[in-house]
Amino acid sequence: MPGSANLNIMMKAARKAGRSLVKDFREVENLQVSMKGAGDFVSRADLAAEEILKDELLSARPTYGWLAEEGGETHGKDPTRRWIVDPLDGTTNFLHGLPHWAVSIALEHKGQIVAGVVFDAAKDEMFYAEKGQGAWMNDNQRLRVSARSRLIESIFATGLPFGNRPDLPDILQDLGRLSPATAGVRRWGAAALDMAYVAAGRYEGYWERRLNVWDIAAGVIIVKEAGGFAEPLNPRGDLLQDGNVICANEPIFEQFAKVIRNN
Ligand code: 2AM
Ligand code: CA
Repeated sequence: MPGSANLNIMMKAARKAGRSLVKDFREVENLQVSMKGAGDFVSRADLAAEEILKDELLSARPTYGWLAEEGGETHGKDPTRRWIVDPLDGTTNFLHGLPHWAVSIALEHKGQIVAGVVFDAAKDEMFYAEKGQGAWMNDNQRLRVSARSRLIESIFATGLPFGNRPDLPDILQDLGRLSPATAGVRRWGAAALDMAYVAAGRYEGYWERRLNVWDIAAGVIIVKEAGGFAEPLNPRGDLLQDGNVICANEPIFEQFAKVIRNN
């Protein structure tokens, strides 16, 4: 797809940050002996990737605002546009040498996401979408959500709470209702890639609670442009602010959402 100038800027920035992360990822394994060493190293890799992205995106578009996981928010001269960036989604995977993490970049205009890029640098898969232009992978592969319409033939992904976060009972109840009705539930640990995979039809749906706007901003437009639905768990909430997301292909969405929303 011939993307806009902004989309090209986003993909170039994602590739550059991705190259830096891949180099650091190769080092991580050597550092596993020292847990603290590995943790500090990954924090530095994360920050270095964010610096690359900030440099690329704000040099190309100096008037845009900036919101990112590590560096917080800055307002631009143009109050209508901002970059929403997660330099390393799936940090825990990265730290453990699991090749499942991504760079996520979204462009917001007047409160709406208008473009999104999710780059899985370890597998060299670039997922991207622009409003009204469809969703794509790598050079020219059009993304479509899957056509499966039966829960029992469908697989879903979610995120399980880590540490002692309070939402474990909710997710266990979800799993108790959903698992018996489906072909299985997966837990991969990188929200941006979970959404990209729904867009690619690799699984039928995904839900997770307590996410941040930078985890999902790019994924949401990729899912929608691939023909899928993405909504907040609370149907009256605002998807990006709510942070509790449910997305799926069109034929399965209602059945899936009914089970998750328990109504
Ligand atoms: P992150 O890697 O950018 O932090 C997985 O369930 C999602 O939760 C990921 O997108 C991940 O984004 C986020 N997350 C935040 N803190 C996490 C943690 N300590 N462990 C696992 N995932 C975390
Ligand atoms: Ca994230």
